[in-house]
Amino acid sequence: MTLSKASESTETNIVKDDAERELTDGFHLLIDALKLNEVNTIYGVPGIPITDLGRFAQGAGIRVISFRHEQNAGNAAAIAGFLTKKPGVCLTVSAPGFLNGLTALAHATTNCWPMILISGSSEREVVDLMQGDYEEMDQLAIAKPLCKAAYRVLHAEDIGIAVARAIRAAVSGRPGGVYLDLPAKLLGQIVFEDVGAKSLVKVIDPAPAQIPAPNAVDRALDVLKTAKKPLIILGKGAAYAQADEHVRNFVEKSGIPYLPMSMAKGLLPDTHPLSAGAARSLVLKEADVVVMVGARLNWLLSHGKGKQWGEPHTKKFVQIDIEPKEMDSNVEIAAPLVGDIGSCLSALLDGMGNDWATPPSDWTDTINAKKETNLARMAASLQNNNTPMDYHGALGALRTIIKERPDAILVNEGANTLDFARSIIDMYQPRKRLDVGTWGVMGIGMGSAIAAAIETGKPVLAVEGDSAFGFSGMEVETICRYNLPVCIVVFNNNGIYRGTDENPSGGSDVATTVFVKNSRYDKMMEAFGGVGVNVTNPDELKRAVNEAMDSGKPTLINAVIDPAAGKESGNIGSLNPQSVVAKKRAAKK
Ligand code: ADP
Ligand code: TPW
Ligand code: MG
Repeated sequence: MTLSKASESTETNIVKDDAERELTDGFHLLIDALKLNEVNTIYGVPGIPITDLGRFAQGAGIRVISFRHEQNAGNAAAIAGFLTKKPGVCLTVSAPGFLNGLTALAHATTNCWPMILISGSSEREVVDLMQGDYEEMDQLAIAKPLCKAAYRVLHAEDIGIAVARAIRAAVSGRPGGVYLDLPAKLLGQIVFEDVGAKSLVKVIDPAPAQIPAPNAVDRALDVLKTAKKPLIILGKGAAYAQADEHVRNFVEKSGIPYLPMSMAKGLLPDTHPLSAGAARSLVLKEADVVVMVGARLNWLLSHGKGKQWGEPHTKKFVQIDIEPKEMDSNVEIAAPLVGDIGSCLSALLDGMGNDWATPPSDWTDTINAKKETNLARMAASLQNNNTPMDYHGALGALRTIIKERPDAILVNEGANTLDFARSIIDMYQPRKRLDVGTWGVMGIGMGSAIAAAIETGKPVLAVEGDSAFGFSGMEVETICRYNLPVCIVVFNNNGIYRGTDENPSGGSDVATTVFVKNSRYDKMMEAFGGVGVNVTNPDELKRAVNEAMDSGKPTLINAVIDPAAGKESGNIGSLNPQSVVAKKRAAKK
């Protein structure tokens, strides 16, 4: 007999004959289920009803990282999913904690990263009658539209199957976020230990290989053979897939220039002769066949249309993606290749044989000439040692640091701080650049930095706009508490985009984009026992970062940036809606 079908099971329900049998409960079954499936880290914030769950998990040898806000714990779990190909797990309390974590779950889903948000919830009977329970909320209903799958567990014997479903849903096919709802009562439900143990499920082959259809492979090769100006675009799906050798072999054997999307940088070193990163506009405009590898034709690629793509054109697209619905999402895909990236690239490589003709040299020569011009134009500006710093001077220093420490992980968010760093800092290894992802989220910084340090054991350099940093800045305490090798550089330009805006009304409030002038973010780190440094020129910046990375001590460097150096919205100012009315009114004045 099992005890837990009756939700009010307590030890007093145990019949005499069974008194000798060992017991377990919802708390312990959940931990056993997670451990059985090699979940060895949980990111979260404690509180009713999951405080003991965190304690017990820590006691059972799971690493439980407690954050100061669930959104940061959730962002840590999301990026852990990207880095490891296993679902990152975030644990929160009910309603408010759940909602705080939900933003990150939606972010993970949008970016196709596996994550499981586990939240405690209030009692079903009370929630469903809306009788005002402690932190009452129908969390399952709210989570559903924002993630890939959402499950609720009511019986302790179902915990094993629920965890298995959650893991499989998160990592199979196109990865994404999964919500697991655990009503408080479930955790205390008692089950005989042997019955509980039998209910656990170890997920076998959670993300099975998805082999592309042979005729789809032939079609893709036929399209490729017609190309005079081919281009490969590598996206973060290719980085996620961990098919690094296949990616490299495909690029090198085909001889096709490639463009890495932001988080695909480093799949091959940015200094690779076939990298077209420094000739981006040219290759997008001119290419005749484009091979998309784990990248979507969304806003980040102007939807595959328009001026940037040299329209009107006769470009053909080959697309490799695990999600069939991605094909034709924005433009016609001449050769859809549905499958996992490793299997698809391996099939293409086989089909290419040993006498594959690399692209005509006038195409690669044109690209190389453009690259040289563009890189030469940038080179001088990267060496300036101005005080206060501009973005080029400061990033020129950080570029050298990553070149010398290619296994460090770079976390990056902001507007100008993001856009300049992306184009200036070369990456040399896969999955070393973690940033704002598909949504351009401010606030991923400290969660990403913490998870990167924990999951990889590598040093982390977080390059943060002062606004971006503020979204997760309180986690510097978390970084100090766990003594993580994280060096944060805050690009302090006194505000969002620029620190020079003025209040148009002339009133005493500062402008909406401006912060306290000359703030000292470095003092925040000192408050928790970390190292704080204030730097005003690139030489000082370089010295301070090197010291931090050598010591491995939590460090925050306040890098004073010229408040006038940035542009509105960085590179994407054109996405701001324009007010003709405001312009007309200003002209009249
Ligand atoms: P980027 O922003 O770098 O262009 P996207 O997030 O837009 O990248 O695209 C990633 C794509 O990769 C998604 O369409 C996703 O379905 C796909 N993907 C993720 N993992 C795999 C995989 N293992 N094999 C094939 N495609 C994958
Ligand atoms: C969750 C909107 C995009 S970039 C940015 C904001 C507020 C900050 C830019 O200033 P920062 O960088 O970081 O100081 P810099 O170098 O240009 O000065 N809320 C969320 N996400 C986004 N993207 C925003 C707001 C935004
Ligand atoms: Mg700023």
